[in-house]
Amino acid sequence: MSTTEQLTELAGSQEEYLQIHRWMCLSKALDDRMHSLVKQGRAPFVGSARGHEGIQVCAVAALDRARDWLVPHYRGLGSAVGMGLTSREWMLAVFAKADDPLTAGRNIPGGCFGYRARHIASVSQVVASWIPKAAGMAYAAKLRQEDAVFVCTFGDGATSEGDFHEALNFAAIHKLACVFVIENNGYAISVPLRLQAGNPDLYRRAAGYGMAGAMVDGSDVPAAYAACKQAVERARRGEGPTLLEARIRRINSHTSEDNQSRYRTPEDIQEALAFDPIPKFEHWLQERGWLTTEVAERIRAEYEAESAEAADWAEQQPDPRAEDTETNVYAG
Ligand SMILES: Cc1ncc(C[n+]2csc(CCOP(=O)(O)OP(=O)(O)O)c2C)c(N)n1
Repeated sequence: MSTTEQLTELAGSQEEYLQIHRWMCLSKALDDRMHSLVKQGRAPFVGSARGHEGIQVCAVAALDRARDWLVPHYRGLGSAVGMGLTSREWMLAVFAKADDPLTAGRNIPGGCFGYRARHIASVSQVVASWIPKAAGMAYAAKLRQEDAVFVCTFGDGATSEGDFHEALNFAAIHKLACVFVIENNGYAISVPLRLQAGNPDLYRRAAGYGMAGAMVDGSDVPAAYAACKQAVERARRGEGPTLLEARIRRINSHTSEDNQSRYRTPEDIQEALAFDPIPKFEHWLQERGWLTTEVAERIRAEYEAESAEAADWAEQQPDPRAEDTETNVYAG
């Protein structure tokens, strides 16, 4: 496993790390606001990305947003923010408003979304079904001789699906410009990894497909960024796909409909907090003199206010019209 200590050379500049930090903080602020909205009965649902922010942001920070694409899983708020999604755009989706750019008000928040303008391809709620789509998009780009890279993110549970196998095999055969990122939080809802995989080193499956494989501590942002950059550069050079396993911890329940205390021990839940990538990364930035406690606090407050404002604003926007119910759902 790569760790910050083993990094002899940093993968990015001070500016890049500070941008990554900002995106992580914005993702957390939106996530926290959604939990409040659900408790207040104003929003229906949240599938939290808490604990995932480091790897999610790093995976897309390594991209060129003008030509590359993200094919994320439903828990991909941090990745979407890194692709340029704004607080107001996200909240339009949370409240399923007419102008929601992600689903036009047609899906649960974060459940299933796409946003062509931000190069985010349509996610599906059907676990792993978006992985072959990423391979298909990369194949199309190859045929068109475009040099776009496609980052596809998914959970450990998704690796048990046939779609995972078919997509990786196809991507390896055609040396596609894909980076497959497993956000391994150790659970598929309540099913722990030991009941999901005979070999817990999921990245080792890469060898079976004939592609590069790597594992990284996803709570270690500098290590995660280095691993993501390496994989993106490999894909850009035409050297084929990478399977990157990021070991992380899920801080919250699977969704707001779930209660993780029914199947996780208090120690396990408590321990997950020690792997929260945000304080860990802030400590690293502070050690380098790139961030102070005051500035970190100011960024937190700024994004808390922005998320609250975006929610209040979005709630007031028009609902979709009943007569538009079938628009973009059925062919005319
Ligand atoms: C094909 C399919 N089977 C089952 C489900 C129900 N389901 C939704 S999320 C989920 C867990 C997926 O876990 P994982 O891939 O590890 O991602 P995580 O939610 O932990 O990020 C399951 C089983 C589904 N949506 N699709």
